[in-house]
Amino acid sequence: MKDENSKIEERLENMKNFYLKTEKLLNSLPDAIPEKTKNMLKKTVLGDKDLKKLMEGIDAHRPPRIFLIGRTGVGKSSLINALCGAYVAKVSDTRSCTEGAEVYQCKNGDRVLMEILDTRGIAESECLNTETSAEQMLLDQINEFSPDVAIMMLNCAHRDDIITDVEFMKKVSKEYMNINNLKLPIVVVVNKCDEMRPARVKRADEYPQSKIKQINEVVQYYKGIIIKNGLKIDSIIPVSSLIDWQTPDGMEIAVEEIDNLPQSDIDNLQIVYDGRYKIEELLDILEEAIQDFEAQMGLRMAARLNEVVKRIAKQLNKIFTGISAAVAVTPIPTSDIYVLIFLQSVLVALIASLSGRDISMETAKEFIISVGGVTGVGYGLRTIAQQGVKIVNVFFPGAGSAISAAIASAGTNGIGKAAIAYYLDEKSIEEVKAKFDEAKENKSQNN
Ligand SMILES: Nc1nc2c(ncn2[C@@H]2O[C@H](COP(=O)(O)OP(=O)(O)OP(=O)(O)O)[C@@H](O)[C@H]2O)c(=O)[nH]1
Ligand SMILES: [Mg+2]
Repeated sequence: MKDENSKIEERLENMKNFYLKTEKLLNSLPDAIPEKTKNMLKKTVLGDKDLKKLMEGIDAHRPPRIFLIGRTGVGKSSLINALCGAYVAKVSDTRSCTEGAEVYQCKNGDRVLMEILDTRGIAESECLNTETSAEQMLLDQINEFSPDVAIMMLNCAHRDDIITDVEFMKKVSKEYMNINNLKLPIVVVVNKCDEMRPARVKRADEYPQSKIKQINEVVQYYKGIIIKNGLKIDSIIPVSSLIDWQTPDGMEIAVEEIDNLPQSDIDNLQIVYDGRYKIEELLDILEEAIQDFEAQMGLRMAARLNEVVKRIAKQLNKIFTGISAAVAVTPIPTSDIYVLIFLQSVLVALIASLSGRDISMETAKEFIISVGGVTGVGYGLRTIAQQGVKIVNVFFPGAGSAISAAIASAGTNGIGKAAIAYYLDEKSIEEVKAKFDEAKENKSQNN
């Protein structure tokens, strides 16, 4: 596990080092590129706030603090494992806790992934003296914990009475606003979707329409209650956190028994069955909901190596897709295509650096050409003909062309996806090319 942690840091450093070289790359662009264009590129690439933040976040990140509220057995602990893609050990905080609430760190090896305030909700804390004091104690603890995001977990398989907890969340939200002058992001997660009929179908990509329909009905039902009772939430999403685990020597083990295993087995548990549904989407939602960027970065880094680098690569792709669109609408005395190839090459090189490879801009450009993005916009000869651009001019600065923002961003997005498939998923160049062509075909059909 230690090995994996140092690899994550190493690869992210790799990527940052390449980013730090971008200014030099921009300065060494051929003289034929007018100063004005170079400056525009510097401003859009180096001045991009999201990109800057992403790079800064590599050295400055912290485990996100998540306030989890949900009834016993709804799957709170399972959800944390599902989000991290690993069985994460709970390490309880020494701070004294309110009855029915627990603060702990989730660790994988010696890496702290998340900090959790886990509570069964106000509806289940009747063991406390009087309801008002129980509620106030819990509120105080939430305030002290100061969460980055709150997750309210509900059960898809049976419709619980959630009004008490909704009312409580309204108070939490109000106090949070008073104290922090910030809105507490609230995400509602409807778990155990796999248990909807037919319950035997557990693989997310095999859910029949009828199952999805039932799931959506439950989501609408809960959403209706939440809205009617005036709780403002960021999002509501159905998921399944189902994962079956086995020890490295292949022994399948029930979740309830995991804590009895020797530590070395716990650290190296493997996923034997992955029944997760929409967990990737939930991560996207949480990332968007969390406002503190160090915590946002920490959330991205809470997964396994492979998933961490993929999430970062996806974020890079999103940023460069945006930059490409911005560049396309800026009038510049240079071929848009030339500029786009430059941007896409930086993107490809950054993604490659996440895989542990150190590639030159030249190699990145060759990659773009070999997957069929020869035009730098990725939509092949037909589009280029429509754009009225001569292919020969593509590789030379100064060739006149103007590309719409939509085509520029779609092209960059396609190249980013291809680079992820090739460098991170280790698909062959033929497979990547086939996928890229397919995307192109779909696009032209849709048009
Ligand atoms: N089928 C299915 N089972 C799940 C899912 N999530 C959790 N479970 C199971 O539900 C049981 C309870 O899950 P936990 O994660 O321990 O629930 P919890 O909310 O942490 O419970 P407490 O800590 O007691 O409050 C376990 O047996 C899990 O394996 C899911 O999405 N689908
Ligand atoms: Mg639990």
